[in-house]
Amino acid sequence: MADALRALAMDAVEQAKSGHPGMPMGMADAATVLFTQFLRFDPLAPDWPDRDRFVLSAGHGSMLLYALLHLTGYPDMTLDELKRFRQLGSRTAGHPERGHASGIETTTGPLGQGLGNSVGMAIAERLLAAEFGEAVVDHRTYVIASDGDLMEGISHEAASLAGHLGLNKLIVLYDDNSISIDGPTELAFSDDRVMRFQAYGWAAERIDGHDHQAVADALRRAQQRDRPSLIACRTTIAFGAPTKAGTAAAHGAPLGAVEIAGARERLGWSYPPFVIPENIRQEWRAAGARGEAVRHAWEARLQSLPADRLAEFLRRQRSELPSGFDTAIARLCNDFQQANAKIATRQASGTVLDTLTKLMPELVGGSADLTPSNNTKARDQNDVRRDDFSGHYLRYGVRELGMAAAMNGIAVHRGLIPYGGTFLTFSDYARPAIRLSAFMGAGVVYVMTHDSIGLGEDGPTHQPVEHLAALRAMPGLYVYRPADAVETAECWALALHRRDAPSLLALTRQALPLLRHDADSENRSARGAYVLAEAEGPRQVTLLATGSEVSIAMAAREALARDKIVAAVVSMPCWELFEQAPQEYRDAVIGSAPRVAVEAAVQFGWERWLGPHGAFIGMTGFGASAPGEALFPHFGITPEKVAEAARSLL
Ligand SMILES: Cc1ncc(C[n+]2csc(CCOP(=O)(O)OP(=O)(O)O)c2C)c(N)n1
Repeated sequence: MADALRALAMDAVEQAKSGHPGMPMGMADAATVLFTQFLRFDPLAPDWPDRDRFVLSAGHGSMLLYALLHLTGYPDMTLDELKRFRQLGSRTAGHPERGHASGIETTTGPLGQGLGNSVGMAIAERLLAAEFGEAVVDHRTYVIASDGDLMEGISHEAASLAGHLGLNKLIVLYDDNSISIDGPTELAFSDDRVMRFQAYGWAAERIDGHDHQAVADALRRAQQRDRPSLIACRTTIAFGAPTKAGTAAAHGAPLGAVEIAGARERLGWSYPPFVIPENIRQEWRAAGARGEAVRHAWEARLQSLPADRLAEFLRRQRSELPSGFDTAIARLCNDFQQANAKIATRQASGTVLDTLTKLMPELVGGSADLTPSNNTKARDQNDVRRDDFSGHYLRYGVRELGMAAAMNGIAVHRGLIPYGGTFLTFSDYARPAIRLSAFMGAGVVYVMTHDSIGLGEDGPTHQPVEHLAALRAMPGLYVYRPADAVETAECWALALHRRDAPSLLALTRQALPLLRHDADSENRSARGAYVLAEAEGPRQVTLLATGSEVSIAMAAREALARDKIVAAVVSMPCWELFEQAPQEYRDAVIGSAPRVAVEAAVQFGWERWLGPHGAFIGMTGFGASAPGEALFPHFGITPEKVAEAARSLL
């Protein structure tokens, strides 16, 4: 059965003239044991909520996953798809892409990310088990990871967090083949991986990854433990290939016809390319069919939940917000208006969370050790602890990337909505995982506070200037920069409604005036940008701004009015939504008068809204260490400068 995986991997890579045959051939034995004896899944119900999760963190070995899905009987992973490995429009992309085929739990390829996701999946399992009971939530998360996964920094963050939380249902099969692209791993990698994971609080052991009995015994031991497990499987890359086995040559290139013929002979595999003998196919199908009865038994248990618990479980699986959500947001906006809330948007965000977490038990908050700064912990949220997963607040520690990758895992697991905070400037530390949120369409909410020089004294290392531009450049990510407490509530509502893409809220440290006094409860942020203050008369200039600079634009508008210059102010909390708005709406908002934009960040990207003749007031380099109120004038981001720029355009 393992040789069937090897043959399919060799043949598909050969046919595509591209791909990675070595890892699938090396890990075929361990994967066979996992999928035929341990992994609980049902190819006919790939989204069964209580299935075990399998993550191929070493995504370059994608053919291993595709071959497994094909042989175990996932209907959409046909032999034809394997033959079209890496071709345009196939399900069998170079690296596994969630959504391309059922059974692909998460997108992998950037090494280490899958491992990071798996920690989130294992956290989600524990949280949901604590909430709904182990009769309906009781599954494991299995991972195949490679040397590259364990070399990456993210593996330290992820494994450290998993060990700390004692995620005993997380089991990693580590492909300990001592080979990477440059050659033997000893060129660059000499830490003791087993000792390393033991030091994180994992159980870790070494076995022969080609010995099926040894793999099965190790998996059985791992299932019994009170902590996560790493099983270092000593394997030979491209096992079976006559001259390339055990060498870097087998990592990422087709083996070639001669080598493949030699491998077929060594393995005793006498069938033509892509042909699987019926008896072996039957055995694989039987392995795939193991889960059906288990799933039916689970469905019966689910149905025996009390009606309200069952409805809640199903609502969460459908990613549906609770009834009353929009009313709660409207009430929050109204409360902010009544109180004339002159507060930082991070504080407004905290208030929003105090309300929403009561209504939405699916919200799982956290911060990378900046909880008091990010205002991410709602009043009624309790910490998640190793021995108690009834809380819904994660202390991610100073692990921005680990946090973001775990949140991706929580999001794709389903049943929970993760949000997590850090300073906006450290979005860079999380960026590789934010990119995967965007790529996969994972509905994670990033709460990134201290969003400009306005943060003040911590200085330029902490003051983001290029981050908004960099984040807006990322396809599929919605970047929100609310201007006051009302917009903050609106942006939270938009972020939570959007369950198929990530959102990032850029929030201030400093207090801002309330700008939105409109009486109706329309979510004006929903179209991305809107006229906050219309010109009193034909527009002579349009002032565009986001976040904390919207109030600067409003003051500039008043200064211009004193000179009889008629200006409108447009608040642009979300460029991505504005881009999606109808052309007529955008034209009406932006207008045809000259434009001045103000944002305490670099100009990069603003050209598209400014047109060729617009002016920009913002940052041109890094910030400085001083109180925030001193920095805005120091860098010329003031109502006077905005008004001056407007006058110069007329
Ligand atoms: C973040 C990241 N950096 C680099 C790569 C390119 N890359 C793909 S596999 C690999 C290392 C291969 O070594 P290993 O993980 O041991 O896999 P094996 O050779 O055993 O298949 C590298 C550097 C990547 N996929 N992701």
